[in-house]
Parts: sequence; C-alpha cells; structure tokens
Amino acid sequence: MSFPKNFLWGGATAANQCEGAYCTDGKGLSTADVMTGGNKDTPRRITNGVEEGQYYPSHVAIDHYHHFKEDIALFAEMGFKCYRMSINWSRIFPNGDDEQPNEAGLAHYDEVFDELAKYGIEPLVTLSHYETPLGLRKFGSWTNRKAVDCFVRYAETVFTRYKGKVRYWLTFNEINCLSMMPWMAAGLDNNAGPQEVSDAAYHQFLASARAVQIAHEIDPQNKVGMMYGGIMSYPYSCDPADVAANDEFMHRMYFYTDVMCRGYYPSYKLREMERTGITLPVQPGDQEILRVGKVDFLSFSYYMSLVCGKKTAAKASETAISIDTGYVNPYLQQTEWGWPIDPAGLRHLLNLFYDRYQIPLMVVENGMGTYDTVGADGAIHDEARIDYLREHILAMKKAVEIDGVDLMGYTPWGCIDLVSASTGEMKKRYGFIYVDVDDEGNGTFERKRKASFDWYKKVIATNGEDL
Ligand code: BGP
Repeated sequence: MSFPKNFLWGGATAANQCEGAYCTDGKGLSTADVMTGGNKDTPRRITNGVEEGQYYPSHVAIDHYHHFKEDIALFAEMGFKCYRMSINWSRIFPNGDDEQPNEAGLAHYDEVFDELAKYGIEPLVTLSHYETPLGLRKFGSWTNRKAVDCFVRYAETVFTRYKGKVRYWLTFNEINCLSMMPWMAAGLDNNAGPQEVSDAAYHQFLASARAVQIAHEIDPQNKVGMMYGGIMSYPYSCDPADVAANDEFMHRMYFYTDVMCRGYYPSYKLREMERTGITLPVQPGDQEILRVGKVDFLSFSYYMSLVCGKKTAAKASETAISIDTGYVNPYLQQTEWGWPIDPAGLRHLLNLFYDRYQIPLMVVENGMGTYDTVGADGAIHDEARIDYLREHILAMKKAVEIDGVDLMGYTPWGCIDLVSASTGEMKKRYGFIYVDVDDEGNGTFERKRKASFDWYKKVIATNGEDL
C-alpha cells in the first residue's frame, strides 16, 4: 500500500500572490492590495488605500491573470491532478457587499476552470485566501455579522456558477492565523483586541458552516474543507510545566480545527473565555448552523515545527501558564528564512489530526522558500528544494502506509514562483517554475522550468514511488 490511486498530486497558489491585474475587469480593492512590499527584515506595511510611489506586490505579482493558460499548460506537463487556487472575492463582489456579482470576474474564473478541465486537472478552490474585500472594513469587517451574509452570498454565487466545474472547496485559508495576523486573515487591524479577534473567528466559523451546507445543497458532489495554518509544536522538555505550556499553546490553535471538524466550541475554549471575560455573539440557531456545517475534510499547510515551553522568568499560575514559543530546536536545520525543516513533524501532525477527527486530510501547502537564480548554463538548480520535498513526501508516505492516515492529496506551495505572503518579496521563491520578475515587479515575466520541475513530474508519474 502506498499513496492511493486517485491521490491528488498538484500545486497551490493564491490569487493575490500570483494574479496581479489588481483593478482589471471591475475588480475592487482587497486587503492584500494595500499592503506594501517588505523584505526579510522589514515587515510589510498596511496603508489606508493605494498610495502614490509605493510598491504593492499584489498589483502585478506574476501576472498569472494574463498568463494562466501558459501556467496551466506547464502544470499539466508536470502531470498535476489538482490545482489549488483561490478566487479573489473582490473580483466577484468588488466591494464585498454589492447586490450583484461582477460578470467579468465570474467569466474569468470560468475560463480558468475550463482550461484546467482541458487537461483533466481538478480545481481545489479557496474562497478566502488573505484577500478580504476592503469594502468590508466600512462596517468592521469580520467583527460584524454582516460579513457572514456577504460571504454566504459570494459562496452561493460561485457554487452555483461553477457547479460541475469545481467539486473541492476550502473556506478560509489558515483560519487559525487570525489569532496572529488579523489583517491578513480577516481584514482587522493588526492590534485588534481579543474580543474582536474572537468575534471575527466566530463569524468566520458561521460563514464557513453555512457555506458547507449550501455547497452540499447545490451539488451533493461538493466537498468542502477547512484550512489550518500548520502550526505544530513540541514541548521544550519533559518538564511537565513545559508540556503544559505546549498543550496550552496548541489548544489555542486546535480550537479552530475542533470547532470546524466537530461542530461546536470545545470545553477548554469556553472555560478560557469565561476566565478572560470574552463573550460570543451568539444568536438563536447558531449552534445548529455550526453542527450541520462541519467540514468534509481537513486541509493544512505545513512548513516547519516550533518548540514551546514555560516562560522561565514569569510566574505560572495554575490557570494562566506563561508560554514561550521562541525556543530553537537544536536538532533541526533551517531554511534561508530561518524556518526549521522538520519532515517528521509532518507525519506527527497528520497522525494527530487523523486520530483527533477521523476525517480525510490533505496537505495543501508545503515547501521551501529559497533564493533561486538562473545559472550561467541557463538552468535553475534548486536541488535543496527537491531534498526538502522528497523528505516531506516520505513522511506523508509513512503516515499513509504505516499509520493508515486517510490522505487525499498534496499540493506544494507556490508551484510557480509568486509573491511571499509574509514579506511581499518575489525573491523568496517556492516554485517548480521560475518567473523572471523581481521585488519591484520588473522583469520579462518569462517562465522557466527549474530542476525540481522534472523531478516532480517523475514523482507524480510514479505516484510517489520514484523520489
Ligand atoms: C502560508 C500562506 C501562503 C504562503 C505560505 C508561505 O502561510 O497560506 O499564502 O505565502 O504561507 O509563506 P511566505 O509566502 O511568507 O513564505
């Protein structure tokens, strides 16, 4: 037994990180469109609108909007069975709360799905991948229940329009990252308080649950998953205080998967809210919505593992353990961006989720950002990427073969080079396909196959046997 026969091998992107064409064909502004570029040492900056003289990576990106046919042909050449992409909500509802959808936006994705169908590539579509329409800000974005209705209208519109073309959907990208990055995940100010973050999470859970229900009603073939930002951490030591600190940290993350996979708030979260005075904006019928709208599968990103332990300097009381997530794992190498490389952690997380929920899993992001350059021979030697991916595929294989995890597929991140979400750089590259464009959007936009392109093609052709 190895990977299942119909395993969904492919790659993943997000609209705001690859499409460009940020105001083409009636598209409105999204949260991503007002984030300036940054780099490894300087964080991206959020502006009030589009300011003169600033560079906004999502405005150009790799211009996938105009190159999608060429890009999909390259994916097909690698043998992709699946392409994870996102629909940019602000192409469909430019302000987020418009009465009518924008036909030009809908027509664009029709073309993309038709192109994928030509090659038998199954789309896996994220409805909201760090690209909330900026228009939702006028009423407080996801802190306001109105956002639920806007999302549901959008979801219903695309489920109806693309019925028969798309069967696999994800609601919110890395929904748990709302706790760390409120702007990216929900269009809230980054200094949003815990009550606002909790309200936004509650509304996204409701929106996701309603979307699941509507997707099933529109087409019983639809499968809707959640998407967890693959945070996984080890206790710093076997000191029970380190283990407890790690448990508490992981509860903050698993709370998101618990609600979406089980259909209710877990007891540890409800107790924590009682202690901290956070309330839920519950309305009659909500419990039923969450229960009925449990996801069909759990997908997640996985790049690295963390180490968490007690904060030695702080006093830990029984109920409020002080957590330190800043420990360095001495057993692991790091990428050029300082992300610890831990394939065994992927097997661990797959087991943890499968034991916890017993529903199909999918790894929808994984990969290593590197500085790739075109060599004197015209080739791009990204052997380090091949090594990284090989080890992670081997870890998934063990989870499937030895542990019996039900794994649907694997879509490594940034299968074609694209803008980095955290830094806004182009030079942090993940792709099998190189794109000639720099951090300021200059270049020929020519696509080139890297060494990993042929390697991944062979991996897919042999269903993960020849690594
Ligand atoms: C995930 C996001 C992606 C992606 C990836 C890599 O958190 O879902 O959008 O960008 O991380 O991160 P980065 O681009 O910061 O290297």
